[in-house]
Amino acid sequence: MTQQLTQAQKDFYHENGYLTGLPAIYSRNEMADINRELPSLLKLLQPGESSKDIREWHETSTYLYDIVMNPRIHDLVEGILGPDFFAWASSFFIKEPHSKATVGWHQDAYYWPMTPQNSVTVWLAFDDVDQENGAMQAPALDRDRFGPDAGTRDGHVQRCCRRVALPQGGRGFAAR
Ligand SMILES: O=C(O)CCC(=O)C(=O)O
Repeated sequence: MTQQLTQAQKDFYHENGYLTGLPAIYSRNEMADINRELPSLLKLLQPGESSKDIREWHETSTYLYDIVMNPRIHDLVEGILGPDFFAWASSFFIKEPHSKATVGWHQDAYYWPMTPQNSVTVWLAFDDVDQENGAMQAPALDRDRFGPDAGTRDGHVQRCCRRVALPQGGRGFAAR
């Protein structure tokens, strides 16, 4: 058993819909190895596809399977979901330099085909993430409000906003 969530971390997650400040899953050296392998994965994309099309590849790629099934991640997830859970999805948010692309406010579970909406997204930083290179932002969410614009109210961002800066190899949990 590796590190588990404290009660205070669980409470924060349930109150705010996200959690940061968790210890790194991978060391810098391990992340360097992981990043060295990433181009081989990207080469499997077909013409016209982008990294957004890498979805659920952990089912066929041992490279991604080993990351998704890392017990250090699972021990933390267990603190939110309990011992009986299933890793069914994986994807990348690769933010290219100078890209104008944005990710709209959303709450993940709205998009997942499951009832009840009892899920957690684990966000693993392949690079150091900060304000300069497109860190995710987390508004304070209404706990039970799900939808494509869950972070907004009447078009305005709710109680705004914490930028989720993470060191390489670190990760946060995004909203249910
Ligand atoms: O990295 C981002 O800006 C958004 C990430 C996200 O939406 C997610 O992990 O579900």
